[in-house]
Amino acid sequence: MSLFIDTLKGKRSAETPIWLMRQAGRYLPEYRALREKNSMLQMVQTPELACEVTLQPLRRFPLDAGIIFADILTPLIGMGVNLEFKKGEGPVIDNPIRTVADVTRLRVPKPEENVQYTLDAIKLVVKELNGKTPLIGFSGAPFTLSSYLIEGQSPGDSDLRHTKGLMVSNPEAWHELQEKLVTLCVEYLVAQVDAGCESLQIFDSWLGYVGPREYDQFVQPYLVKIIEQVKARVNVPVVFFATSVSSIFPRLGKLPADAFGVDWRISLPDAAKLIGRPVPLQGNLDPQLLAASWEYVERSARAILEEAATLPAHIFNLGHGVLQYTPVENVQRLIEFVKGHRR
Ligand code: 1CP
Repeated sequence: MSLFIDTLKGKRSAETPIWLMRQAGRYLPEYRALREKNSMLQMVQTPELACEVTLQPLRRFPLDAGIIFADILTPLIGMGVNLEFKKGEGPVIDNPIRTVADVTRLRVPKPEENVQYTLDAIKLVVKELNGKTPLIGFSGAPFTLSSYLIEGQSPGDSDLRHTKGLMVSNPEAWHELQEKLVTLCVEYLVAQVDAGCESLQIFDSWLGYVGPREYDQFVQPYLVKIIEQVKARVNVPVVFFATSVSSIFPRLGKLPADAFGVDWRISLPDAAKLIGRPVPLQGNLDPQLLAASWEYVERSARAILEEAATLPAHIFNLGHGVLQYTPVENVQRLIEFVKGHRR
């Protein structure tokens, strides 16, 4: 057992566990050095490289969990879409899903045929960690994965125009797509646990664009399915994370997740009230502050830890991923500060 897993199971302890979303990434010089010689996809698809990048932040900092280096979008490649990570542009899919026929054409490959490289990377990492630190597996949620499949680029660039268009004008295609993604995600998450991950996180990064009625009709049923099906097959805690979703927290609180990630737009006690049941919360320092000023980070981290004292359990994290221009020193000091705190 570990502090991180115990806390996710709701156990209170004097220490607060900490890990950071995107803790592996471009703010680390050793990541940039590998990235200079390899594309993002090469790094994810070469188990030795993915293992190395996963371990980089764990060698530097006393983090309480690792997260396997992959991307929410890599499992989509095997469905038959052309995914590329373009310099400066982020992910691009040049054959986006726009019609019923496009949805019907999508394959739902087994994880062993599709993402064996990630499963192999997990096995390498778990062997290296040797029980010292738990590893987190993850997947995107169907809504967010759909938004990339349908927009073909970062969904925010088009305000999810095509995604919402397909959802409401072609609900049958939408529901067929969600069913396919549920199967893909469940199999992928279970396979990551079978390979050695001790907890799972579901990322629904673009959910904040959806209103409550559309959430109820087009999103919620599939989130419930994924979490229920995963929990019926593997016994690990499942964390649900989305951003800009405070206004639908009362709805999200009803999901059968074990814990919730919280972004910086709401305080942890307010989030807990809206979520409405005593679950562990993970978060919620603004990553932009971490990049800005250590003095302010220290004040903010102390305030977050004080606010978290009212929660049943708390895992310290950022409200979203580490930004690439974040000073490594600020990350180091934040982790030391949280590790030195007693509640
Ligand atoms: O150029 C580079 O070096 C790649 C930058 C990068 C990295 C480091 C991308 C491209 N993906 C990743 C890894 C990654 N992505 C991880 C690894 C583990 C870790 O956290 O250390 C994880 C968990 C993700 C998840 C992910 N990818 C999400 C969900 C979380 C979030 O940030 O909201 C999303 C939305 C993506 C899509 C994606 N992949 C990469 C980028 C730049 C983006 C976002 C693009 C956009 O704005 O739409």
